[in-house]
Amino acid sequence: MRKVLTLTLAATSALSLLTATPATAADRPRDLPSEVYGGAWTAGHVQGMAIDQRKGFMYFSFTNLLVKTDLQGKLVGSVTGFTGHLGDLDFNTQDGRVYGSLEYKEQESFYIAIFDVDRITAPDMDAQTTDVVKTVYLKEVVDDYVADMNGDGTFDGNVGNTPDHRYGCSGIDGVSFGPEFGKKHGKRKLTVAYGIYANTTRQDNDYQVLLQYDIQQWKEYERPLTESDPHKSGPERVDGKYFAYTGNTTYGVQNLQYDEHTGNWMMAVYKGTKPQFPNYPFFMVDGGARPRTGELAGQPQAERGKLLTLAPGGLQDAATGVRGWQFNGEYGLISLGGGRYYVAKADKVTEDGVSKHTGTAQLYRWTGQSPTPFERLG
Ligand SMILES: [Ca+2]
Ligand SMILES: [Ca+2]
Repeated sequence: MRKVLTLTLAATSALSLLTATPATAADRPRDLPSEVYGGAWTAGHVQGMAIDQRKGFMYFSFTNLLVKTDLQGKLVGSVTGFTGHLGDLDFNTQDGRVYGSLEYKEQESFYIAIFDVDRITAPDMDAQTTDVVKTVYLKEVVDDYVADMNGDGTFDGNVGNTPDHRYGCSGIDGVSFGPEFGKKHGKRKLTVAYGIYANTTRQDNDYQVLLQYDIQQWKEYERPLTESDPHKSGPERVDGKYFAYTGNTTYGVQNLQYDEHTGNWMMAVYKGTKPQFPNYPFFMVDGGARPRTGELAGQPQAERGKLLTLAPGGLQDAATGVRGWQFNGEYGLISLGGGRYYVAKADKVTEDGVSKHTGTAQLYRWTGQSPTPFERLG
């Protein structure tokens, strides 16, 4: 009798578990939660996110702070002490490290920061003394950033209201691993997107500029971060330099993400300000379309470059041919696989009279709808 009762109870609870499961839970990849809270910080706003799905950790960049949490949002550790700008992040599944863009505009130095994330085990680890951060110098970016475009012998520095800075380059922000452009099954490379100053008075700043690097040999370039004495150790040249015509956007690609599900490169931006462009906040590059060499529009001297194709399916502006979507992913965007994504929500809270920035990863799924191709889950 007792045995029968136990069996009945077990069967009943199993059944109730099945029927009580909300419809959206079945849509979630593995056991990823619908939200991961990255905490409240007095640092800058959230700039990018990365995930190690195998080990179950999340990484959030808060401009001058890197935060590591578990998937329940519990703090595991953090890296502090950056005086530069830490932007977008990506996780390299091949070496288990997190890569991020790091800018020192005053020192005219731009780096990829590489975090040995397994060693981030405590709060407030110092970026310069704990050896968890290595950096690789990006000469190509520096050359474009410091370009004296009007040839007056003066480089105008970190200002947007100038003809200087080739292509309007303000540095770098979006980073993502993915295949070589035009080859969906091509070699996996690191793609780095330029920041581009907002400037409505010049015509040579209407492209997103994307650099691709094969990082196989990067170990030899990696150096510790010494802000007082910025090094120049990095690759002499890029493996590919590409241009996507979107119209000028404010600070270029904020978040870049290759998405295997659609085969597209996603680019989330702060909207542009030129009235002749549609100024969408979200663009995608068709990852399978072969780059085509052609004239770069609006350059002071005729110049050819490798042109990328914006993916169809969303909105299209008849006057410029620019294609895009209505979606806000500029604070963080991760493709989780299978058409699932974490998108960062940036917010502010006041704790004990102190204003702090928060960052939360929220789960979305791909719908392919226009004008907004994602919907929130959970
Ligand atoms: Ca100048
Ligand atoms: Ca990214």
